[in-house]
Amino acid sequence: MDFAPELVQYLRKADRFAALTGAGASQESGLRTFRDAQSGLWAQYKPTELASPEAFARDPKLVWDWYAWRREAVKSVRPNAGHYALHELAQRVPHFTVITQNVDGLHEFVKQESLKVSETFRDYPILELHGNIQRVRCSECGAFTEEWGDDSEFVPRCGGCGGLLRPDVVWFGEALPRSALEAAVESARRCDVFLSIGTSGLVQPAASLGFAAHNRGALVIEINLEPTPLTPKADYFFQGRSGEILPELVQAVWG
Ligand code: BV8
Ligand code: ZN
Repeated sequence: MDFAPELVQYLRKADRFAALTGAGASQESGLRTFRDAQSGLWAQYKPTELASPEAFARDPKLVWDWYAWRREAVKSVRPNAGHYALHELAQRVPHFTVITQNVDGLHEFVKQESLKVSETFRDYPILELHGNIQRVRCSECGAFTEEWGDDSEFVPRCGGCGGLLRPDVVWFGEALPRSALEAAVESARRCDVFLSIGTSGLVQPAASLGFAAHNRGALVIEINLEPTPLTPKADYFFQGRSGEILPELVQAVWG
């Protein structure tokens, strides 16, 4: 893919970068997006119905099992070239923030992997707006737990208070973690370059970040398989796979 010389020049000189990622950024790792029809046992359910406090209250076992299935799926996949390209970007530019809607922890996985092997590792924030499916907490007292009995009959309960355990993710209708959201808004407002990657831009308040960046004069680059509500405001819209386009962009600018 060719990138406009003026874009390449601008990116080489830019100081503050923010990248918002959605399920599309993990799709090439083999994880379904929310728009993809679910498979097998879960085909009959819509994710937006299962990812809610109401669904958990109505049928905690069904929701617990759905997340247990997704947790196993996440454990079985690897980051893709798009995740690695974003990490490379974070090592090459002065200021970089990853803002992710994904709960799969793949951005963090790449960072931890690099930390172990790289002498010149440069740290950067990864803001998990919607939590992390690998973390489990008590739905009553909020205590986190690393292990729980895998009882096929019942949802495991908190060792401290006996409350039902739940995944540490943000369900529809639940507030986002305040510190992550505030940091994300700040980063979107202050950045010179905002990348929106693999997100349909339908879920709020994450979807408002690209507009906030645009309104503050940031250069907005969108990489997605399809146009989204942000596309009309994007300075550059690269329609295609993030696992292909991101490495090419990083190579063209910082190669
Ligand atoms: C809140 C964790 C208030 C759980 C998730 C009406 C209007 C506006 C807003 C609302 C409304 N009614 C309700 C709301 C609010 C609601 C919302 O936005 N609803 C939407 C559906 C209308 N938002 C909330 O409820 C939020 N909370 O507002 O709280 C509040 C405030 C104070 C106090 C109390 C309450 C909470 C939202 C978070 C929900 N949790 N995830 C879990 O994962 O199980 S959201 C979940 O869905 C994902 O995390 C993700 O964010 C979202 C799916 O979006 P995407 O990531 O974009 O994925 P999607 O599949 O949609 O798109 C993928 C894109 O990638 C596609 O465009 C595709 O073309 C592209 N693609 C695919 N492959 C590739 C690719 N692109 C590039 N390369 C590829 N290879
Ligand atoms: Zn508890």
